[in-house]
Amino acid sequence: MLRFLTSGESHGQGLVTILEGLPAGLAIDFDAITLELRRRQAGYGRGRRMAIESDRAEILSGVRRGKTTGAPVAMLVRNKDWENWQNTMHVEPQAPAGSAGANRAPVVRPRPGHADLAGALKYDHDDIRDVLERASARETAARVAAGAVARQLLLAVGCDITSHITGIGAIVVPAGAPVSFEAARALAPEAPLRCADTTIERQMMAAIDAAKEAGDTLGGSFEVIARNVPVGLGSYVQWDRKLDGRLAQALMSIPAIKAISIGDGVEGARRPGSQVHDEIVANPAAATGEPMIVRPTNRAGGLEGGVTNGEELRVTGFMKPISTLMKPLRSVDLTTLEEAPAAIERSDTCAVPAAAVVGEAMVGLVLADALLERFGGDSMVDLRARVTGTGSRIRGRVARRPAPARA
Ligand code: EPS
Repeated sequence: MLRFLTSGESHGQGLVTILEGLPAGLAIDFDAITLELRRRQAGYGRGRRMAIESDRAEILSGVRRGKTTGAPVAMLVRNKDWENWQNTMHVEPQAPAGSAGANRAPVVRPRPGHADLAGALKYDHDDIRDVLERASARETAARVAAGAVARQLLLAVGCDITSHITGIGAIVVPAGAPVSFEAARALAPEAPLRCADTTIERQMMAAIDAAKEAGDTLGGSFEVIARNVPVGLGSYVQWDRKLDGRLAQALMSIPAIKAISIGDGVEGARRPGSQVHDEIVANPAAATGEPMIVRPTNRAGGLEGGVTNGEELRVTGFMKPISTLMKPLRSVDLTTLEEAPAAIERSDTCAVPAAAVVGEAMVGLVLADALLERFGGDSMVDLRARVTGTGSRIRGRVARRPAPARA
């Protein structure tokens, strides 16, 4: 089992994660973790905070001489902005001498759509800052760090993950022409929106500009694709072992994600079965050792019965617009209970490209967990041997066998 927790506030000292369950002997690529954190910070429509931060994860434990030991891996992503928030966010009862930054007034006007009101009522906070600091999507930096390590485990058995943007507000990439893994992977991390269609990308950027101009925000959608996923992750035998359900939970837990779909998703609900299911076709021309079964389509997104079937895994996340509006919606001051515009925090106009990177991380964490559940192994040597052995057995089931030798 691979599990992780995060801790940390948006303007506190930093974000912490503990990732537990990694086999021993996984070589850690430190630059790859930094690259994922940088990718999460990018994207057209982000606010000024991302110009302040240059996220990097410090590994505190669980790795020695570049390799995992089997112990929990703890990581710390420091908030550079902490320097400007010490007088607002200090841990001690009184701000220690020399604390920097303003002592900001309490936040009392909840933002519709954020955790502000529900959180203040639930935890009995007078200052909504105690809610928003933790509910902030800044937390996803810790997930991306954990996810980057999980993805290195997957990569060690050949499984790789990418994503691309499929919609910003009302501008959507037309359904029916899947973007290949390679095309999504080829999108530069610094591309404005990482949309595979550059004409549509320009329209998306114009929509973000218009929303920003209007003091408004935009949501959208992204697709995460994983290739070379071993057959048989997840199980149909019990509800909580179905991988589609586990992926849905993981992706829905990303702030502002309101829906997910797998493969053709909701489109399939509108079509007859004959246009939804992926036929299983015999391939009599297969050479010796090659598969005699092929799937001409992958509308199911690599999952049947909650089990990976060896096709590419394709999951789409749908994000609502960010709830901090520079032209605020109506709200109520919780101290006077009188109408007042919602509070304004420095924020982004659109963070869908960042959510896509977080989506890759969450898919990576779920797949790595399912991989370890299926194959186990406390060391990379054991894990690799088991993945290889089972892979050979499954390929042998569907491969053309050598012709029997003539007597
Ligand atoms: C951030 C995500 C957003 C940013 C935050 C950093 O969080 P939220 O969900 O609270 O809107 O707004 O930055 C700030 C709060 C800020 O000071 O600008 C992230 O992804 O790192």
